[in-house]
Amino acid sequence: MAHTTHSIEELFARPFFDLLFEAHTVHRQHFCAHEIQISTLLSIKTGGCPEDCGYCPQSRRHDTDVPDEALLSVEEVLAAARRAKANGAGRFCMGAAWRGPKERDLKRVTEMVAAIRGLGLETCATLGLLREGQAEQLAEAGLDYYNHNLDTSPEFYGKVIGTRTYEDRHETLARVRRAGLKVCCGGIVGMGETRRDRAGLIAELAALDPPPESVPINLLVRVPGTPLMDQPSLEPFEFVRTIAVARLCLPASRVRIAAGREGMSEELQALCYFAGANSIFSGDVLLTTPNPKRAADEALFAKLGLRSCAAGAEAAAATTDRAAIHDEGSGPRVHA
Ligand code: SAM
Ligand code: DTB
Ligand code: SF4
Repeated sequence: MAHTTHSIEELFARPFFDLLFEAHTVHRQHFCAHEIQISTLLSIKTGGCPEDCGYCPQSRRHDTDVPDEALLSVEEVLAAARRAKANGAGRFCMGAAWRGPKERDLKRVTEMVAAIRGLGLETCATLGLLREGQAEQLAEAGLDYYNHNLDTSPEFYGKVIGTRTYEDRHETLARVRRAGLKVCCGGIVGMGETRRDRAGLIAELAALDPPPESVPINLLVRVPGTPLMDQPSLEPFEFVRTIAVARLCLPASRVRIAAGREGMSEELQALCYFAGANSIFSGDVLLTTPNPKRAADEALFAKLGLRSCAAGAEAAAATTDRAAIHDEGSGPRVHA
């Protein structure tokens, strides 16, 4: 049944324990509740972005401390990917502060993708809007996932971003899908949007056909100098509700606690994992902002009996995880 914004708002409004219980039940029908997919992020082109996204420290229109740097070399990126692999990441995600890639830059990114694939890591890239033929070039190089977020509801979108439209974003998502890439698409909460906007975002994500394989839920990182720096923080239980509702509406997708984990208590993260989050970014920085230390994530995984998925386990997960629904887990296996 199609989810409407209204029906999703009703999910949000349910008593907290009913919502969590149902989300966790659905979670177990599709995944092993103890396995968390781990991605590592690298900013391959930092700062100086021409776009005006109100949340973003990398826009050149905002007065932040982020420098404008050149695109990294293939060697630099490959060295970072080797480190990420040694630290237990299964997927290596590359972000670039562009409106979209120029052909010459895209060529270098395709070289990065091919080299990282050779290490046995899954690859993901987030390079902004793609033009005709660009998604195909990335697919040919062996890219697994392309990340492009809808960010918020269509109604709230214009209050945060003026330089590209919701339609532009849908067009890129369609190109990515047509090229045969897996789609990573989510949004940001805590930007001053209403619950209806959060429901509207999830309705848009769930209406993508097929739904995105990976759904990052970012909690706004309030960076000094950005227009959203003074936003009041989102009520923590509302964040957990957002994860739970995303799990219910996107039952087979990986739901990621993306940005914003740095400020979250262990208890809040544990509630998110229970509510259906089963993916995180690991490593000291996201693109430009801090992320929890790996040792802290490992300690929490050990306390909760969570373990990381092996690289490339996604395809197998659909079958083995179903068999493991009633698996009580064999104790914590902390990622290396
Ligand atoms: N420039 C490309 C684009 O915007 O499509 C790719 C990189 S961009 C930084 C990727 C995503 O990071 C954005 O869509 C947004 O959801 C998220 N993001 C950026 N700044 C953030 C912040 N301060 N807090 C939370 N999420 C943020
Ligand atoms: C996504 O949804 N979140 C990641 C990834 N996709 C590229 C980025 C989060 C960025 C947070 C702000 C920063 O570190 O600059
Ligand atoms: Fe540029 Fe992406 Fe940041 Fe928007 S979110 S300002 S497009 S780097």
